Amino acid sequence: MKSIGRLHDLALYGAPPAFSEPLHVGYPSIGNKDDFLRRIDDMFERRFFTNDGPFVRELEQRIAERLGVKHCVAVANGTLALEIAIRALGLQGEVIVPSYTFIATAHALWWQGITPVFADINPATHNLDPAAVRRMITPRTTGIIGVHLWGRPAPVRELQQIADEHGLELMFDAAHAFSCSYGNELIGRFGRLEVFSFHATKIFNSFEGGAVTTDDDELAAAMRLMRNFGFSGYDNVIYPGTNGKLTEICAAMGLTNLDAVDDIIAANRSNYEEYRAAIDSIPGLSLVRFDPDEQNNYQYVVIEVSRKIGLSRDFIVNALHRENILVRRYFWPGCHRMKPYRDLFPHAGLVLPNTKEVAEKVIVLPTGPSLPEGAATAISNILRVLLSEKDAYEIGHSHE
Ligand code: T4K
Repeated sequence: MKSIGRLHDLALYGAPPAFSEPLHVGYPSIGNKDDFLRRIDDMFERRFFTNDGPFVRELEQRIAERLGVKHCVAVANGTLALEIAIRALGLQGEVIVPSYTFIATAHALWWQGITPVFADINPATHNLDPAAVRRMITPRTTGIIGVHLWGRPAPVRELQQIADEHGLELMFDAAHAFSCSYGNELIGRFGRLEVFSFHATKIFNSFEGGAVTTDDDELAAAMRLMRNFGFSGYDNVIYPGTNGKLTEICAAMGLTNLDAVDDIIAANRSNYEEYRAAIDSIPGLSLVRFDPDEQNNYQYVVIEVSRKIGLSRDFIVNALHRENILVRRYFWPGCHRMKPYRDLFPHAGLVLPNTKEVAEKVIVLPTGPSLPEGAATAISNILRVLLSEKDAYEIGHSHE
């Protein structure tokens, strides 16, 4: 990594990139590799590779204990976990979701013939705005899916109140929220159920994987059947089902990362604090904050670029990419502006002004335990140079 002092030191001006290797937003954590390999040896010894194997059971038990929830049903990935959860709740017709989320939240509904109805977010929290949710309820609405975006809890209490008033099911997409809390209680027990992703890019990963957590015995039993084609013992199918089984090799990775997850969170927190110290003094940028009274996993370092600075968010993204800093524009442009949903609801944007505004100003920065020492400060300094010498650009040219 080289130190950047002036605009002409940037790759934008023909200098070599600031980082010789790309820095990713979702660079996976791997825990202790030797422990993982020992588990793989055990797995080969047992010749038990999938279908409710010992590693899957151990992982489910440890996650349930950690989150203080009765059941953890491990699934092959977070998207299938959402699909199974939605089916277990019997959702149909219309379900209210944010548009400002990863596309899987909407796809998990539409894939099953359920219409995702997009409600706007609160621009201060990036999470569903309860008043907007109320406005989207129709006689066809059967449920609400809140998303704990960036691990910041959705407005659980307010959404539960709406669900209770209207007889709707409430579930949460907790893909970002492993080890995060709401009201000082770990996320995993809110609504009827909550869904996690253990994708490679997540703070806690099992290569691919996911889980549904719930205190409801019947729901848990139904989801266990559904993830294995509905089989109840040999030759006996009692439920429609799919293949949502988590493999043993993925569970072995999950167990290995679970041993390390608190260290991973601590490393991410330290990166976050390093970014904060530098970014707080850059006019025009603001770092998304986490409630000091709640737990967060610091997986996502999110900044908002003020419209007033005269440089577009996308210009900044491209400039950082040239420096090998592979920031992301999550979750631009919002699900409702992605083709499948734009075709369905061409006018959805009329009721989603906050979604549009937030989606157009967010940049997610690289973090994770393998972020090189000092990289958070160096990245912030590049941002500082870009913004402070912005007058050196032709503003018209810079709006890409
Ligand atoms: N709900 C929400 C709110 C979600 O955010 C997600 C997933 C889901 C549901 C669904 O859960 P899963 O079915 O995925 O379990 C990524 C992930 O694919 C996705 O899991 C995640 N959210 C989403 C926020 O981000 P992409 O398209 O950005 O991923 P990708 O493959 O481009 O990876 C991001 C960066 O990480 C790349 O720059 C490269 C780096 N990377 C990635 C992988 C996979 C690595 O360095 N190594 C790797 O192995 O969607």
